[in-house]
Amino acid sequence: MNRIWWKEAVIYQIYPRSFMDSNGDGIGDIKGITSRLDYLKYLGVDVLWLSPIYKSPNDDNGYDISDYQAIMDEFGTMEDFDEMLAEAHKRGLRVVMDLVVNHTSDEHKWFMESRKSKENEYRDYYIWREGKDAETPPNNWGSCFSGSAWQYDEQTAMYYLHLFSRKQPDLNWDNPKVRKEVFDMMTWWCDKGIDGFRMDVISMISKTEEMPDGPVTDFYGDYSPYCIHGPNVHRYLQEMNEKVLSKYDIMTVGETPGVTTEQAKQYAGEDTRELNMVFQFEHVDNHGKYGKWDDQKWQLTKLKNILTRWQTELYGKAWNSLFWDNHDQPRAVSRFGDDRPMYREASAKMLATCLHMMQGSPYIYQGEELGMTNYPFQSPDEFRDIESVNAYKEWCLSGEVSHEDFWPCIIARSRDNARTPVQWDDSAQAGFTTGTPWIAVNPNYTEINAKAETEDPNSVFHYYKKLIALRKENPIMVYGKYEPLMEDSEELFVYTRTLDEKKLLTVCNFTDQEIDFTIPEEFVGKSCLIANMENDYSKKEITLRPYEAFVLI
Ligand code: TEU
Ligand code: CA
Repeated sequence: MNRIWWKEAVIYQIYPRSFMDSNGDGIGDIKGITSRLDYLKYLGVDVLWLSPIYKSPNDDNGYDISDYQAIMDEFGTMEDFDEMLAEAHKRGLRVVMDLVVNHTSDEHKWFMESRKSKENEYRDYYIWREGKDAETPPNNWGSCFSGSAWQYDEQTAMYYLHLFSRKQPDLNWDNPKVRKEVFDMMTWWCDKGIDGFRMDVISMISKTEEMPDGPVTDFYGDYSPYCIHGPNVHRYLQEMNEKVLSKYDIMTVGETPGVTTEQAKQYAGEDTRELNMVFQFEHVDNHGKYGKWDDQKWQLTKLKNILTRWQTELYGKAWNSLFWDNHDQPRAVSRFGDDRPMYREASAKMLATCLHMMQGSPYIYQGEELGMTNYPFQSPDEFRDIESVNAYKEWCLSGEVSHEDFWPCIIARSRDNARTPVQWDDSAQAGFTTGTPWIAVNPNYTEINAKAETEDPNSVFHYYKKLIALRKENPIMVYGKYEPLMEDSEELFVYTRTLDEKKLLTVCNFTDQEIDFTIPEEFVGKSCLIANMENDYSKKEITLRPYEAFVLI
């Protein structure tokens, strides 16, 4: 067992815009983060991952960067950042930056130059093509945020590629100058003392040269066969590793939409010299008739099947990252648990148990440790996210589907669910700001907030705190081998972990029903490591209450 810090770490994701506002302008900022470091230290996490804080016109809340070496005006200054980094380090907290280099903002100086003329020295920093004819883009690929993935640019009468918004032109990674710029910029941040990178859509940086039409899935062609895990992606990551990553003691996690376990073994293999781990999305991609917009829950056997496959196939070969939600996903408790008041706390704790006992580095998305829920959207005017705003237009305002049919689906999956402000206390605006927040606070903040939960030893917060502490004392949680039990059960998620002579059993009831359970022989009489309810686990036959979860060792 080769101990590695980022395998043992618990990572906490901060979405700065919604974390804590220090100056009353309604927008979270870096000083706000600094002011809450003690809270994060108290929770016990090891690493903070910050969603982008760089200069940006905020078409996609900072995922459209106009200067990689400057801080977004609304978030503060580089001095504020340096102070935050120093304060975090003082507390033993590491800081991981979001690295968004599949694309830049169209307001980045490289792109402003690039679009000027075909001869410009930055022209090949981006992906320019002639249209099929005057009105038709080079191919049928659709942008992730609706519409074509190509934008016509009058100045040179050519199209540029943008897999996301038209204000996020894709960089041309085949150009060695682009790679050098990116690697130099990464080195600059590493030299500043940051502790790692979360790499945005890093599986999409390499595109096939020919750029053929893609399969038509809904309104537009799908680019994924030609842009995901493209021909040179591993070569570029190995180059990045050699030139930058290998020189520092940092952690890296690749956001890799469309990744399979086979590919993950290459991206995050123990000896492939690319990344430490990847985010896979299979367990959050239960798409329905309107693509990602869907309000159905997973069938438990399917969910287990996916997670078990990742657990077993990566074992000893590559490292997993574990998450139920992030800034692009609905709230975990609303999606995988049960956010009705009588079940919210129990199901939030159950989900935490299920995730933190698996193998991999667990990620906690801000507010998840409080059991924050989805937002009760009443009208499309409440959306702030470009993806939800555009999707509502594309699907509903176009007349393709009725509001009635589409509404439950979009509010179940809107990224804005995760982006409402962190609920700090029960004062106005949940203590997030003294001004008007950029996005509405969830009205349930009077009950669900950090102040109430830190004071209540039985809260979701204290349960997370306990899970995080247990990880420090039980290497089996990090290094133990996973084995599923009761794979056909539609009610219970049950698995064991084994390390040397030690063995641990995790049992999670994913339903709002009472379920009878027989403790496997080898665990009868073992002690309870953690449980979200009181029960007599020394008995062989027990009845689990709704969303009950426990771990025996
Ligand atoms: O997300 C990329 C991604 O593949 C998706 O999860 C996507 O955002 C979306 O949810 C599609 O339905 C990353 C960032 O996490 C996201 O916030 C950015 O908007 C996107 O890249 C572009 O930078
Ligand atoms: Ca602010």
